[in-house]
Amino acid sequence: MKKALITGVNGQDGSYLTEFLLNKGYEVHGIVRRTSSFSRERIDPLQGVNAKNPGKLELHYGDMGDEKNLRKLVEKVRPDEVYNLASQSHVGISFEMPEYSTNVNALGTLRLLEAIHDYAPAARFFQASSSELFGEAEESPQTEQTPFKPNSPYAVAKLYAYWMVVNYRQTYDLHACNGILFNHESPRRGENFVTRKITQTVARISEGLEESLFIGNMGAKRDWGYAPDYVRAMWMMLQQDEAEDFVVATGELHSVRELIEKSFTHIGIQLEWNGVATDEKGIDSKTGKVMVQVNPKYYRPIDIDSVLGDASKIREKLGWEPEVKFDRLVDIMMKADLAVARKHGRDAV
Ligand code: G4F
Repeated sequence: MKKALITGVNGQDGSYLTEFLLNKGYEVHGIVRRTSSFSRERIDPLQGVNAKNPGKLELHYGDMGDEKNLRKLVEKVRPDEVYNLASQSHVGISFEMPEYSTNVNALGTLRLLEAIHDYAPAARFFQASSSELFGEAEESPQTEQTPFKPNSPYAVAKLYAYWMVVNYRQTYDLHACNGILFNHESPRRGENFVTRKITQTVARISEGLEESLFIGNMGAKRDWGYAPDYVRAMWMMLQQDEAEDFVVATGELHSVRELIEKSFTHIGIQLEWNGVATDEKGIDSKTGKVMVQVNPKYYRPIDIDSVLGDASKIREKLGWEPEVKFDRLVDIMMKADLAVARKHGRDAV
């Protein structure tokens, strides 16, 4: 049985990757932080030997900020594959917590690479790198050759981690690679990322649980894919004999505004836009009610207007294709959030 070690196992990607690997018969070792609450709703159903799949999941306490503990875990588990998905992953929050973001995203990766170098040098290592490395990119779409111009503490920390992965590959011959992941979403996405915030709020509006959506920069454009497609890409990258870095993206660009419009269409509301900048409002074309308002508190000190990926390399070399693109993604997320909102609506009666 192959052994995989996953940091950030309780996150969106960690939980989908765990399911994926359990179905392939892996023994999955997940690292979770010791916190005062036991909120592990994404992975709890997968623990132990699960009748639904041939693999098994074991959880270990650990923290990207605790070197000794990471070393002990790698020594104990001796994994065949390591997926580094743990991160302070919110770009906006990284402006408020730059040091913490650097400790987890940059130094945490270094700690893990060191532990692998010392205790499991034959292990294959996947680093969840990010399209944020490109910043306001010099070219569009972005490929593996596009120069990096990170413009947030999050992205600068991820850039350090990116180069450390390359450095350990070159210096110590570790099978270590970066997946330069563009935005990827799902019903399991954290509620403070823009896609989930929108689909969840719109679903709640539909059930009468909220009045309107407050949002930041609606002009921002992203290449949004579906998280289960991206964890499949991670695994494919580690099955290659030679470790290489790949862009993982859908190649479609959409704005936050489009995402809002599409989500409202899902509940039968057509929006009309009035006003500019912070005074802009999204109005229900039938009733004239204000459904969307700007709140400048969601603006970032510096933002990226547009990121679009060119995934030709992974398509040509590994045969990876995204199965879900923007339209279906919004449908999937809206359906899931509507089901939750309906349940909350019923419970509230
Ligand atoms: O959903 P976001 O917070 O994602 P962002 O910043 O693009 O980063 C995500 O994707 C990266 C690439 O995979 C990852 F590296 C990173 O860890 C994270 O997963 O924001 C998307 C855009 C931004 O331009 C933001 O300013 O949406 C804009 N936005 C507008 N209103 C908002 C809001 N973002 C958030 N989170 N909340 C808002 O109210």
